Amino acid sequence: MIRLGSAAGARSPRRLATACLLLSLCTASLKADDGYDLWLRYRLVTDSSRLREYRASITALVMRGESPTIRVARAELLAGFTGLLGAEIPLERDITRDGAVVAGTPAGSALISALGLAATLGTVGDDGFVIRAVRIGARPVIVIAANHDIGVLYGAFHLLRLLQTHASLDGLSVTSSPRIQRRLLDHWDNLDRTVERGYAGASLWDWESLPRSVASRYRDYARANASVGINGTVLTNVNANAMLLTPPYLAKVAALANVFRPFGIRVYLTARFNAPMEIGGLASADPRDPGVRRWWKRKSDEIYRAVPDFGGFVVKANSEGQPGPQDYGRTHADGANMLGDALTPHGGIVMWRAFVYSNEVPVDRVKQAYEEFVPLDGTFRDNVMIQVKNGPLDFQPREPFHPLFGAMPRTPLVMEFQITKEYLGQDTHLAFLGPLFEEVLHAETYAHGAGSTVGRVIDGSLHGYRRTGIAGVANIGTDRNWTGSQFNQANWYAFGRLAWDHTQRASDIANEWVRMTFSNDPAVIATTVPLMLHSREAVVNYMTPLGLAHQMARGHHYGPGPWVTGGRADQTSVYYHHADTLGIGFDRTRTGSNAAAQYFSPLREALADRATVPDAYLLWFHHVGWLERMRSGRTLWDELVFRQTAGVDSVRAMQHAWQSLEGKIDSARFDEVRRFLVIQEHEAKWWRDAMLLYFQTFSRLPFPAGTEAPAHPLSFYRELRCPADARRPRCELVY
Ligand code: GCV
Repeated sequence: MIRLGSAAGARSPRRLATACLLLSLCTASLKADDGYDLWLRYRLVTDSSRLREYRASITALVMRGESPTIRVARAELLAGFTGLLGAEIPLERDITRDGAVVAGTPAGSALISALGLAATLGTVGDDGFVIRAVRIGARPVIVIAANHDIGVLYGAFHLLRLLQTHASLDGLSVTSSPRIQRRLLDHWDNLDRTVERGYAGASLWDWESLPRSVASRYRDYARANASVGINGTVLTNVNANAMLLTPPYLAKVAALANVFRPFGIRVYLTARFNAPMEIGGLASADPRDPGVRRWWKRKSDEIYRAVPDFGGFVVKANSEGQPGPQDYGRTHADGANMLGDALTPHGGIVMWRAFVYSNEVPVDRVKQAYEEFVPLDGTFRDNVMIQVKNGPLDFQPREPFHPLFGAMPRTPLVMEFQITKEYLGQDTHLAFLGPLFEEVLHAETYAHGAGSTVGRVIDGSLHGYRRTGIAGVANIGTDRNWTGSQFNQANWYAFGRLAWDHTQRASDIANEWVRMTFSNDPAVIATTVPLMLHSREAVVNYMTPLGLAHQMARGHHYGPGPWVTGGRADQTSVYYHHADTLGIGFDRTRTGSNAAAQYFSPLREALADRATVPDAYLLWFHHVGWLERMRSGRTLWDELVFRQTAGVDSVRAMQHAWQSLEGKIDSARFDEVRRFLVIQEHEAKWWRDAMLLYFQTFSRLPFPAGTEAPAHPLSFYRELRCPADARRPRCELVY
């Protein structure tokens, strides 16, 4: 705990060392940069005029209170100021000099309550904050004020972000509150510490040693999340294990919840629908069975005894083999409402996933969730939310937004993004997902005419949802850099920032992330930000351009496999590309599955019309002849070759750009990125060559003159066998 003290002696090296030790924050600066510190590095401000400004504006911290959250916020500010300003900033009881930072709530600080901020604070809700440069008496100070301690913590991180990004403090005036209430990470972590679709090592949760041993990394995890406003974590895989709900595991969950609580992070769990049978000894899991209902109620009571602020359940039911209410002839609403009823007395919620599709249902897979859930709109309990993936298929490099957004006005929908890059090159490929998130959140649904963006559906403003939520499937593991690559950290960061305010631009988020993570050097920013912003489009181009989707090899979802067939039809590549000698693409207009009709007018007409559908979604909605002309003037075949080649070329340009930063970024991180870009370039070419050679067997057209020739014949790619490790299935032979 940091105690209030006088300014005298505050700058002594011993105190500085003690503060660093206590906070475990400063030690990292002594080590090589391995990425562990994420965007919270707090290195000395390198711009000398800014440094002078900051040193004059921030001379002391006045912050009272001993709640766990206030202590965390105070420690963060002190550590941040110390690192960024290169001088220890004293903690004082009162304002004794110009340039104090005064932080707290009106209830906890007489100074704050006397400031007349009540009206502004009235607009920022439970989590929001106000930061202002004001005068108290004659002294200029910076105030961080909030209604609750957690808002003070968020405000503290915001002020530190301003310093980290070298923003001016002149006339400082920030009022900020999240647009979405529940901002969650979903971990697909299993109890054996494997992570489904995880590419950053093992699960962070060391179930074996919990609850006796509580690793310090859990605290670092919570701190990083709080720094971007994430306020909930679903600890376990949606392909759930009922053992999680047994007493020994609940004790472990409680230990984690205790660590996360000061950072404003609630724990949620995945509920296996047939848990009453698997661990409760019941003969059924029928949601209408009174015994089953009683079991869930008692289980919920038990969970709340262990974790009083437990957030609720996430459920994957009747999807990809998971048990669910339909096993008993019941609906998703029956199942979700039973769990909702069990949680109601405690204020918990259910996030019931809409990711359902069945091989038995003979309709286009991308239509199924809509058909299943729209008729249930208005039948869910007040504490049930439906969690919907950003697109109707499955986290592809690009999909149109899910047509459920806007189509369930009486049921709050939770957005589910995938931060872990299952389909976008996993750990190695550099793909900044900010533009993907932005593209979806800013998309027009037209549910209530223009301005009805997906963001406004999930923030509740369009339909007046009382509850709102957004979830990102985490990309975090035990790797030292947390996310498998330095740049994957940016996707965690961008998710959190957009969860707080979905109207932000990916470009601004990339800019602040680069400044905080790598450097404020203009050359680094000017090179890295555009590289990030183009990176996702590069992946779309070399993997699945023009609205193609689901063309990866079976199982690992890493390399190309447009030839994949057999097994469940709707999990094969051929189901999605529909290539034949005439053309390629899935007809989702009236003459095909008519999935376009699930969107609102005028979008549905625009998508269904070959003349108006955007190129980005062309083959998602249309089967197009190989020789049809594109907007570019090229034939479809030539356009496909052009785009996939452009994807490879973009990666080469990224390599070139990164190389120019040698010496401007610490060598360890520079080199890791450089090496990964080499892999990415090889694999982009692997994707391009395999896809084009395969589709050429249908188009029977030559590559346009001057096209780089594929490195191997198609047979080579088809026979390529990846190493057994499905988590890193790189096919070395390709190189
Ligand atoms: C957790 C895709 C992934 C699965 C995942 C599933 C889901 O199918 O490949 O690993 O399972 O989505 O979101 O439930």
